[in-house]
Amino acid sequence: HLEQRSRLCLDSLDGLSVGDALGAQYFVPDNDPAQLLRDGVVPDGEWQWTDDTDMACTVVAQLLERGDIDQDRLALDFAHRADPYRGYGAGAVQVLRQIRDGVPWRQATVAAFPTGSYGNGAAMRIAPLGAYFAGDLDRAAEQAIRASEVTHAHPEGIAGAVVIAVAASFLARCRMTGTMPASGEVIDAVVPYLVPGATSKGAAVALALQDASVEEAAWQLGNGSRVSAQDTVPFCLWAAATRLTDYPAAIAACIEAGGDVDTTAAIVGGIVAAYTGLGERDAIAGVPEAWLSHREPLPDWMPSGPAR
Ligand code: 8NA
Ligand code: MG
Ligand code: MG
Ligand code: MG
Repeated sequence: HLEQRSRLCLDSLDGLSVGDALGAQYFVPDNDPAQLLRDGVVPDGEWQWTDDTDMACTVVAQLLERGDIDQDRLALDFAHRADPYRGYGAGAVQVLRQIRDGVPWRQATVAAFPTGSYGNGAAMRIAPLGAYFAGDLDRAAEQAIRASEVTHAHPEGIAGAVVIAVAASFLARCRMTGTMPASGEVIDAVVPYLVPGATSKGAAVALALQDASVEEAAWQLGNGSRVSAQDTVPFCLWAAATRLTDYPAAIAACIEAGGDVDTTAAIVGGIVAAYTGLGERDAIAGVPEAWLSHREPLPDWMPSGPAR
């Protein structure tokens, strides 16, 4: 299954990076989200990806190369590859600078915030890892924790990454087995991995919001405007679970919600693409080829992986 899992992981990365790059377009005042929502019109030109994709590429490259997370190497790779102009969080910039300067990651992660970061940065990069461990939810959760700890020491930051990785892992299994997932099943898959705390509590609330409008869900769950896991992950779980077979609709929900749009669209795009893949098949709308061609190419150090 290794080749198949690698392909699912790369599909999820395409979903994540297209979501990130398209979402980031809506921080440019000229681009009107209403136009996408009303007419399906996306912005012109090249869509540059941000820190979300930068870090996700490092996670994916390591998985494809060695099959699991080596924390010391991941910390160093994050630190050395990070392009500071990609819109990193303020705490993340400090942590990565210290690691680059030789401070051990366990120390660096509590330098910026004494309790560690509860930013959404561990969750924003993790969906492809879940897809790589397709169907092995325990392993996805365990490896997500390892991939998060090197930058996010706060339990909320880690809890957010676990929820997202498990959702992607569950959907990647559905894709492999040709099973059509139901919205509620994704959330059920995540429930055993919830821990005490606001992020998990929000994810449980997402359970009850199946039929809500985007506006109502964002109001109840947050839209990432605080850039924390607590304020980001519950909405992302809801948006992905309610739009599992329709990548463009899932991204549109993030853009409609506003807030930290590059990151909500990266997370939701990474989860949903683990199931839909690219293009259209049967009743499933995956990452549109046209959107993929707008996305700035991924870094040239990325392994290309098995052929699709
Ligand atoms: P981070 O670790 O810097 O966390 C993000 C922010 O959350 C911090 O800068 C703080 O403001 C706040 N925060 C986190 N932990 C604590 C704490 N313990 N005490 C007080 N405040 C805290 O970076 P990250 O990698 O988690 O962040 C990812 C986000 O940053 C993504 O949205 C990414 O796209 C990027 N980003 C987003 C925006 C935006 O406003 N939408 C702007 C710049 C960067
Ligand atoms: Mg970003
Ligand atoms: Mg992580
Ligand atoms: Mg962001």
